[in-house]
Amino acid sequence: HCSHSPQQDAALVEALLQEGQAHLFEGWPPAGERDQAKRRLLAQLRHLDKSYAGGLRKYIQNARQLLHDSKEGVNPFEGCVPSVPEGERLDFGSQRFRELERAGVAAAANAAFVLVAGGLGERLGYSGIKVALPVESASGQCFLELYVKHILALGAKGGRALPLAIMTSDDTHTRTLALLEKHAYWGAAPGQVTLIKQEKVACLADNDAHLALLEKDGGFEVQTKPHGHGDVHMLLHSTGLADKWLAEGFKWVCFFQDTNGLVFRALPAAIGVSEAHDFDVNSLAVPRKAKEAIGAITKLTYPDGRHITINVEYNQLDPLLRATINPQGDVNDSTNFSPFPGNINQLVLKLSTYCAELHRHGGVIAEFVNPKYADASKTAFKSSTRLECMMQDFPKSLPEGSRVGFTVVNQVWAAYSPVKNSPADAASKAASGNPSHSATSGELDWYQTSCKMLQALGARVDGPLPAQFNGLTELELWPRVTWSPLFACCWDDLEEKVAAASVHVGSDTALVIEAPQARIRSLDLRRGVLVIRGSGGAAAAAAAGGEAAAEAAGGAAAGEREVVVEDVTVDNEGWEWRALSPDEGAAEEEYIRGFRVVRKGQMELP
Ligand code: UGB
Repeated sequence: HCSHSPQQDAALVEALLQEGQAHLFEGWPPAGERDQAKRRLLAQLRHLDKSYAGGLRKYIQNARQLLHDSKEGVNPFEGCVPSVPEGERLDFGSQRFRELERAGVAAAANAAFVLVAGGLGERLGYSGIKVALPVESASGQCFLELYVKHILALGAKGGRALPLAIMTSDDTHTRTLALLEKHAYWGAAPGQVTLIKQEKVACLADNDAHLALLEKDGGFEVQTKPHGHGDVHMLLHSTGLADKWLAEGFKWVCFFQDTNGLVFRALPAAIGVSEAHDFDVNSLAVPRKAKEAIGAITKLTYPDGRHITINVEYNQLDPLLRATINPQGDVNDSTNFSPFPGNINQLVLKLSTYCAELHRHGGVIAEFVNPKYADASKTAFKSSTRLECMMQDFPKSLPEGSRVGFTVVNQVWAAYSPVKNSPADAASKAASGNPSHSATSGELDWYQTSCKMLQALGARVDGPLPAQFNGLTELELWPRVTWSPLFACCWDDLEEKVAAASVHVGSDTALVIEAPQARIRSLDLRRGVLVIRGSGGAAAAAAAGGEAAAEAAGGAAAGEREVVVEDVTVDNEGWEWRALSPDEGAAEEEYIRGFRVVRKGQMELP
C-alpha cells in the first residue's frame, strides 16, 4: 500500500475541498485520535479516485450536472420524436437466418466476447453467482460452461483461440474465478479468459453532490453502490484489452449478459448481419410485450433532423410515447407485441470503431442519476443516490453517420429466455400476461428450442406435455433435448451430425449429447433417456464408482471419442421432472425451478 505519497494524498484532499467536499474531513478529531480510521478513509478515497475515468473530481462534477438536470426535470428526450427503426428481422432457422449464421460463424474467427456478470441477481432469490446456475437439469451444465464451450466451438472452426473477458464485481469476482478454476476453464487456453472487476462508485447525499458518509463508526467511510453494466466499456479501455484485441487482428466484439442460455443461438447470425451491413453497432432484439421490463430499441429524431437508434429503458419509453406520438403510451399493436423491439443486451460492435470511441471518451458513457426525492420540492433524497450507466448506451456518443442497426429474432423462445425473477415475481409476471423470465422458463425454453431445431431439420419430435411448476400454469415440457456446443454450435453442425429424418423423439423423453464427436444416423427414442457421453470406457467405469477409474476419466482424450448412434431404440424408465410439493426440502437450484429430476433409468453410450 505504499504506492502513494503524502503529497498525492494532499492533492486529492485539496481537489475534494475544491469540489465542496469539506464535510468529509470536518468531523475529524485532532491528530493522534482515530488515525487509523482517517487513513482508511483516505485509502478509500484514493481507490475511488483511481477507479473512475477522470478521477473523483470528474465524478463529482458529472454528478452535480446530472443532479441539477434531474431536479430541473430536464427531459433527455426534449424535442425528440420516437419511431420504430428499420432493422433486420429474421425467422429463426429460415434460409436467410442460416445464411447469415454461416457468414457469422466464419466471421467469428475474428470475434472477441465480453460477458457482464457483476450483478448478484437479488431479484432471482439465489444466493450463488448466477453464471454457476445450471441452464437446464438434464445435463446440469451451468451458464458459464455453456458460454465458454460455445466460444471454444466457434474458435475451433476458425482455428483460433477467441478471447473472453468477464466483468465481475466484488459480489461475484472470487466465486467466478473459483468456478473457472474448479473446471480448468473447461479447456480454454491459458490467457484466453480474462476477468475484469468493476468497482463501486461513491454515493451522493444531496443535489450538491456531497459524497455520502456511512454513519457507522463515526463517518470514516464513503457509502458506495454499483455503477451499472456500462462500466464494462471503461474497463475494456483502462485494462488495454480492447486495444490488444484490435492489435491482434480481431474485428468484432460481442457483449452478452449472465443468464440467457439462448444467446449463442442468435449471436452468430447477428455477427453475420453486422458483416453484411458493415454495422458499427448491432443490437440483438426480440419482440417485446408493451411495458415489459426490457428496454426498447427506438429511433429518435431530433428537431434538427439528426437521429439515433438507441435503447430506451422501459420506464422512459411509456412517458416519451405519451408526450409525443401516442397518448396511450406503450401498447401492443395488432401483433400482440409492442411495435418497439426489445433490447436483450446482446451487442455486436465493430472493434475498430469501438476502440476509436474509447480513446475519445475513456469509456464513460451516458451516465444518468435516478434519485428518489423526499418530496416534490426535489431538495432532499429519501436515501443516497449514485451515478449509473448501461452498456447498451454506448451508441449515444457515436459520431454522426455511424452505422447503428439491430437484428430481431422473431421467435422470442429461440433467442431470449433469461433467468432473472424469483418464483413469486415470476408467477405474478406470468399472471399479468408477461414472460416470467424465471429459472423454470429458462430451462423449459432451452428444451423447446432444441426440439424445434430438430423438428425443423426433419426429425419427428412429439409435442410437449402440459406442466405446472412454482405456480406457473400452462407450461410446456418438451422432450428434454440438450447438446453441448462442442457437439453443435450452429444449424449446419446439427444438420451434419444428426440424420434428422431418421430420428424420433417421444414426448416423455430426454436426450443428452455431450460427445463432441457424436453422430446420430438413426434413433427411435420412444420412452426414457439416452445420454451420449463419448468419454470412452474410463468415464463409464467412473460412473460405476471407484477413485482409480475416476482418475483415468480425466485423460486428455476424454470427450473426443466418436460415438455413432445407428438403429438404436430407447425404451427405459427415464427421468421424471417432478414438481416440488410445498414443504419439500430442496436445493436452491431446484427450488427456483419448482421441480426436481428423479432419475430412474437411462441408456448411456460411453
Ligand atoms: N451487471 C453488471 O455486470 N454490473 C452491474 O453493476 C449491474 C449488472 P440485470 P437490467 O435483458 O431483460 C438490462 O440486472 O440492468 C450485469 C438492460 O438494461 O439482469 O435490469 C448483470 O450481471 C435492459 O435494457 O438487467 O436490464 C447482468 O448480466 C434489458 O435488456 C446484466 O448486467 C434487460 O437487461 C444485466 O443486469 C434484459
